[in-house]
Amino acid sequence: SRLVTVAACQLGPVHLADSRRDVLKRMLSLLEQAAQQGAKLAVFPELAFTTFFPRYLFEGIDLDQYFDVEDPSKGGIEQSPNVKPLFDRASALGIDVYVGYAERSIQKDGTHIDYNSSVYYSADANKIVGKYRKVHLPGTVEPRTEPGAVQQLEKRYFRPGDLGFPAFRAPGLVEGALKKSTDLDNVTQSTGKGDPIIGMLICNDRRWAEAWRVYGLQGMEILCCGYNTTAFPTTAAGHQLDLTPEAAEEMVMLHHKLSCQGNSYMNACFSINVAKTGAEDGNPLVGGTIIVHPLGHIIKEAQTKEDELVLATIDLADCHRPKSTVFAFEKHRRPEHYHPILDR
Ligand code: CDT
Repeated sequence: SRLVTVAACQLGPVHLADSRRDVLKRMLSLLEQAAQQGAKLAVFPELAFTTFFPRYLFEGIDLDQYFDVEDPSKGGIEQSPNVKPLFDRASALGIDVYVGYAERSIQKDGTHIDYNSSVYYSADANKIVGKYRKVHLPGTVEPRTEPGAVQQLEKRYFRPGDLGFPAFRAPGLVEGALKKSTDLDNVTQSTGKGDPIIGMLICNDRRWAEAWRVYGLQGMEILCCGYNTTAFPTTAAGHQLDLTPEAAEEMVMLHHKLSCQGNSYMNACFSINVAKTGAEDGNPLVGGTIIVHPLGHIIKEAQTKEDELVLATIDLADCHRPKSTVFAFEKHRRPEHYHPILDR
């Protein structure tokens, strides 16, 4: 067996007026509790440090407070004063961290490109070992103009990710794992005995089978995904469906769980899916933080819409049977028939 205790660090609402310092304090408290309870990995939500700001049209105001700057000449997010204490504490506690943030990437010519990003910080390596930029950005560039329409302006504030879906290994996450030097370097030929293979997605990405599959083909064993999901479904024009709040939330929760459970099963991996939840300045976000088993069932689920730790000890050996039977991709896939997926 390859046991590891993991913690989904759900966050309750973050309001516009909440300071980054206060949110960081809440995150540090969850991190401490996770480490005290034996967790070796703490997963935080999408855009964890701030409110879900793409719901607002900001014009003519400085958005700097929502972003963390990555400047190749000065260093990455690990140097940001708003984030560094989280990684410093993670190092001291010996716990890895996945966290979502708004990335302002400074270009050679001094301009910047913004992404909705996540990083994976390894306590063992004392550095970031994985980076992801959200590929599937929902919503619109221009604000919806119809009265009563809900805004989702991710396409305005971010560019689609340009890194693809790069799986990576988390050194030291599982005790006794063979180091890369003695294991196969190629993650697609994982022996299942090396350091765990991790994939990262962000919110809407979890609904896309292609995203999971690209990771699945790299031997992914744990998928980390943070999200901010509105607690009601909308029409294409951004209007709420004509449902009671309870029925609306039930539908959103159904599709969230189907996506996480179905794709975990179909890629024979664990997934740790972590919400920012509750009503942010009156805008309801769904909860439903879940840790999912490779056979598709929910191992552990959040009970509240507040800051909450959802902890589980998982055995990565449980990925082995599905990866070597039904989902032995190298034996059973028929890529010669899959071209239409790429062609349109
Ligand atoms: N943050 C994010 O990606 N939210 C989306 C909402 C989509 S609304 C059409 C989600 O898929 O949860």
